Amino acid sequence: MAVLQDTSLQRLNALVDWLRDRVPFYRERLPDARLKNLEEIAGLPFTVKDDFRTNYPFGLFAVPLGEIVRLHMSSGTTGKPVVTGYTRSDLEVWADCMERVLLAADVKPDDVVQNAYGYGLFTGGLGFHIGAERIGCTVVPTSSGVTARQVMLMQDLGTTILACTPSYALVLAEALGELDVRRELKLRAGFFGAEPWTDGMRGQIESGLGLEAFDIYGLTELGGPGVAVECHQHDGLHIFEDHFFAETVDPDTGKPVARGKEGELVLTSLTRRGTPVLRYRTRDLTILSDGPCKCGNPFVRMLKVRGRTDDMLKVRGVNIFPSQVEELLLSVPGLTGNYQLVVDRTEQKHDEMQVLVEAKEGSGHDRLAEAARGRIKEMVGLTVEVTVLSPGVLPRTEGKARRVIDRRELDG
Ligand code: DLL
Repeated sequence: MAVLQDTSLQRLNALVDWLRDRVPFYRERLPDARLKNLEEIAGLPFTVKDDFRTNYPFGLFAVPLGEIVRLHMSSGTTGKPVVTGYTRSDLEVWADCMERVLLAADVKPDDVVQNAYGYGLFTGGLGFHIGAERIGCTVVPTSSGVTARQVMLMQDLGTTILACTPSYALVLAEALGELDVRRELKLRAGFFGAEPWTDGMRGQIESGLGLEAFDIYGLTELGGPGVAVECHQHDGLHIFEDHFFAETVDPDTGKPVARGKEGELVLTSLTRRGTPVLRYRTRDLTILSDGPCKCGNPFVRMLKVRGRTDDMLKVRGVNIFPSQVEELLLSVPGLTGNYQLVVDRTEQKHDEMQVLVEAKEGSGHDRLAEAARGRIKEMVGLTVEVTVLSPGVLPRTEGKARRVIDRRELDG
């Protein structure tokens, strides 16, 4: 849209000025000249996760701490956390974006929103909270975990909207199944994100919980959830382009990738003040699609994230993402979305992948294992060992699931 392009360009130039004036890290890197068109952004430097770590905790902040009213962080498995700061106006913008997220499912003030994202340093809990409060919903801040209580509250309070990670949604679905209470519930929509999940998983969540599932995307570096959300078409997530400028680049070369082709998502925050970020390399692989969406929303769509560049497994020369395996497992009737991939190296330096997956109650394990092994061999070209387990054997998660155990890393 031409109007949006003008706004984006204006906002981008204002952001570059803001960063050059206020953040020494950017001052050293940014040119003085203004961008004449949006394509010229490709000439500006990237920001990467390590830049947050090197400048920990406040080096990337663009305002004095006196103007920061909230901090959030992502834990990260190694090193220092990523810290992001919000001014009062940043919180307003975040609330606007999260309101928009919920409006994708026509959420109204009389909805009861059970928020099972973790509250605290993680952005999920408080992000959904401010959006739902902005609409005027009845917010139930359960935070993650304590599954039996979650189910009880869904029943007693008449929860209509659920927010949690997709892997925790499966845990809740399982609990509803065991108690046989799904039909008593009023759930109608749910927002699931913070980790990749496939359309196969969508089927399991929707039937298990009895709701319409929306994918929501965001990351701490860009302020948390509220960067993009699906509409009722469920054919990609609309990026809030008035607040975020999106590009895709080749993960190896950093060169721009054409719309419609898969690349690493690169995001620039256009309206944040506390910790704005320029050309952030998300490491998330997706396709940007600017074809018209049936819903009429002109914002560009990012297709479901396939995985992170650093989640890609290389097994005997074959590149494979956990989400690919997930899709194949869920195409075998009788298998569930509870799975784990264990990669190991034999003494002969031979890589092996074992797929552990749970079956639904009463399914023939040998037949399912054979079917899954065949699908993976056929579609990915990799011979793997598939072990089908009874329901409830694999660890359950309240937040982001750990899908891969790579023992080769442990061996060094
Ligand atoms: O996960 C923010 C969030 C909270 C998003 C609640 C959605 C809902 P981080 O902990 O910083 O922030 O992790 C960000 O999670 O770079 C992706 O790799 C992954 N991720 C987030 N949303 C999705 C999604 C939050 N919908 C990282 N699909 C991102 C796939 C996602 N991956």
